[in-house]
Amino acid sequence: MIKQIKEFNKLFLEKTEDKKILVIGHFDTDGITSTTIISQALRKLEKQFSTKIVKQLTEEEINSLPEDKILLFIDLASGNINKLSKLKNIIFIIDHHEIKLKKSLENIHIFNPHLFNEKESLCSAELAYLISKEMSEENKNLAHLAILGMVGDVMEKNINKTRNQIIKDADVQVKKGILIYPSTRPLDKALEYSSRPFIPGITGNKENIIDLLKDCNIDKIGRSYKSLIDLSDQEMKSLVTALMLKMSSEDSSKHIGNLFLVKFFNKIEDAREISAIINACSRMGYPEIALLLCLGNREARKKAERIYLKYRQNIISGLKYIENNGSIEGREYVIINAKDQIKDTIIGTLASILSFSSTYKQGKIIVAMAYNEDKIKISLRMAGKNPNSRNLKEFVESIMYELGRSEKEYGGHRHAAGCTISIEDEKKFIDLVKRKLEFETIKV
Ligand SMILES: [Mn+2]
Repeated sequence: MIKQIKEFNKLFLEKTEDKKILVIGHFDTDGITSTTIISQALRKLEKQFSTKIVKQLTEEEINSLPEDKILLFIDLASGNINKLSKLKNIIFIIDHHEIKLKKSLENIHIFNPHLFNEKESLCSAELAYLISKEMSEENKNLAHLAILGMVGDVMEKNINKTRNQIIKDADVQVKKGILIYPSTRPLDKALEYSSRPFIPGITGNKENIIDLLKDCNIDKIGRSYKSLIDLSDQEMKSLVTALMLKMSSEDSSKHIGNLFLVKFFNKIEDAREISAIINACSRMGYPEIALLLCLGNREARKKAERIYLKYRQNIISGLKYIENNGSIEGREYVIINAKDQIKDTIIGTLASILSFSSTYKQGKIIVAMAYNEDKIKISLRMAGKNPNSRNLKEFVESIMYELGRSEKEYGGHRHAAGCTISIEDEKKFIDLVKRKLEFETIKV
């Protein structure tokens, strides 16, 4: 990969000489952290640039791009090569999403490990970090942002060689433990509010928590408990053992793993928590606060905390809305049509939470819909975990095909998929979902 990093960097520096650059980043944590990393690197090089964060690279978005700038896409665009190839701009892309490229293109230069059969899977923030480190060794001080992006894209289970180096560069401590957060808050509180994982007998149960902590020989210090990240190895071990007994083996293997402790605003923080705050800001419509937060801006930090709180309240009220406002439920599916009552940017998160909870029976397909102006954002999840279940991406694909949409307006994988349709297709979409799932059930 070193060869590709060097080539990409060289070309980028050459082509951007005395030119204006527009950096366009994806709006999730990985996209925001990558954009921050690249912005900082460009600033050091005294390049003229501006940044833009987008939810999705839609046709409108592509058509509104300035013609006189060099475009640098981060954490997106791999699925839009055809459209981008028609632009006159010189284009650079740093991305880790799947890409199909038949031939190399004159105006587009891509750094995407899929193109050179790289075995290690890395997120965009890590790729952006590798490029920025090639620009200047000083950019090592941005490594912690790559870790935040990596945790945001849930890649922490697999610590490969490159990632391990980035962890070292970032001076991140890796601690094995139970993945509940906020892991920086007193342990009893973190356990009480833990919903992912939901720990039977512990979540929401103050008395049991106190007994559990006593059994683990974890005592209060002064008036409150230590936080998860402050536990000694021995304390962590006994806590993990005790909690494993309370959870299903599947849950415990999923929720016991590495905690990444990063230095952020001069304090040791749980990377998962900071990553969640960045994500929340962006999804609530404040990507610029998320960027400033990554840059270490104190004012932004305060605002971000408030937005994060509001985001969590939004999630809770979204769940309540779904509970109270009926959904269309069939044997194999449940369709939640929130219309404009839930933000399109959190509908996927809500669908995921519902799929982990025991609200719906195992294997049921959750179809959650929310308006975004004249479009509808739809998220599909499978309740529980059913390995023999239908492939959700293929399912969405077949529906989109019948709606006559072949463009990149859907995506996902076996257990989670999503798509965007126009509001006129609302009824048709719902009917298709029902028809397909009901019909196929009868067939079986
Ligand atoms: Mn990503």
